[in-house]
Amino acid sequence: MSETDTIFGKIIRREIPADIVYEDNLALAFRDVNPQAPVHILVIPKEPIAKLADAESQNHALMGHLLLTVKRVAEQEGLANGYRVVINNGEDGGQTVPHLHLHILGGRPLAWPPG
Ligand code: D5M
Repeated sequence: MSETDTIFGKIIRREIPADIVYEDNLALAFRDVNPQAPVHILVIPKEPIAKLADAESQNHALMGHLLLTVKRVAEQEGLANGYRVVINNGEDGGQTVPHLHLHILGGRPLAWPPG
């Protein structure tokens, strides 16, 4: 499977539906289909970087943009009481979709540490 053939690539290209909450020229944010909290949103780059470990120095600005997109979407969702940002990287990190994504989890108190 090429990176652009992931389910997230299909969402970017509007080939499958998603509940999109934010979009700009570099990033897309949509609700997770299997929410683990009242608010569970994924922020992804439109560029198909497979995982955080594959990001290069040339992606410096994009990586900052993704974090600021998280902040923007969290504000949009009214998560003033706090939220968690998670990046699962690779097999041991629990990553299941090989297209970099930042989870925003909020709307309830979250336990620590994760499993
Ligand atoms: O997280 C991958 C996440 O992607 C997982 O929480 C489910 C979510 N997912 C999978 N398919 C879809 C679609 N089609 N729409 C929305 N959300 C989706 P990971 O960090 O790789 O374990």
